[in-house]
Amino acid sequence: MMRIIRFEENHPQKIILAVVTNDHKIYSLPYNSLLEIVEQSKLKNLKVVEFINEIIKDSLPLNKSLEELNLLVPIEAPEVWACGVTYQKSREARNYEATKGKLDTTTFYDKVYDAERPEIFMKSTKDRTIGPNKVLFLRSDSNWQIPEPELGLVLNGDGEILGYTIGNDMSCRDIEGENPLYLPQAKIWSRSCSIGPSILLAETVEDPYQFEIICRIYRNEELVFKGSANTSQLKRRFEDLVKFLKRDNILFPGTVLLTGTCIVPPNDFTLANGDRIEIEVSGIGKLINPVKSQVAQQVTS
Ligand code: DO4
Ligand code: MG
Repeated sequence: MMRIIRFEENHPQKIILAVVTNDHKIYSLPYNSLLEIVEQSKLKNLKVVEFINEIIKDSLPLNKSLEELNLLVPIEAPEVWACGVTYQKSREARNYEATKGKLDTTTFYDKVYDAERPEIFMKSTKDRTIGPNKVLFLRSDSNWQIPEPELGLVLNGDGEILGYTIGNDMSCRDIEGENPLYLPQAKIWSRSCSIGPSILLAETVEDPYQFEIICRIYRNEELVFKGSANTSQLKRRFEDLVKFLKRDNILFPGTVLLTGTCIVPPNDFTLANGDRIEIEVSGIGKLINPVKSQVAQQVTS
């Protein structure tokens, strides 16, 4: 296992790329991004892990733990895309919000769950996406909001999976439930997406369909929701999701593709100002974000 992180140092102020090794040691890397490292390792005909081991072999680890670092997004993803209804759990939740629980017909969600073409939507851009421990915003015009804990694929410009990260696809169930054409508003607003805390190198992952995902939500330090799932429950293959994202499209290097949620809090649950969301994935770490309400923007003419 090898993980890539980015963090900010204050004196002097700079952003550092680093690797976390299997034995939890952290080494700074003399590059700006995972993409640069991948490019350099290709030029040297080495695996990324071999290249990183070469770089750090004569250096000393930092004398700080991950918890002491001011972690940033592990990659400045130009775009974050997301897949929907890739797990049975999401299909059931979408059906519930679209029919207020009175499901008696086949819905678009049932159709897309079984269709060859997956649901893929634009989720976020670099300036809307935040990293670990930074504040996520709630939408001011929604009363039913949840986190969506998802495994994220970090892609190069050819759609190769370089690594795995955690993503939170914050969602407004009432807005999407009112009309699925409102999807972009139910999904995209300032700080509605977080990624991190690290990128687990794909080369070091034996079976990406065995990631355990756990989500915990705390309110006033009290655990108010805990759910878990496993990527073995995914209806699709990661490569198929990427294939559809890539088709007739430009993929900007460092794009993140979220692969859908498999954990949904109970139907009477909504996030509140001050909640703290923790999403943990085996091998990647814990993505922790506090949640804050936004004051509705005044519209002036
Ligand atoms: O159509 C809704 C999107 C569902 C989604 O984001 C998910 O399943 O994760
Ligand atoms: Mg989602």
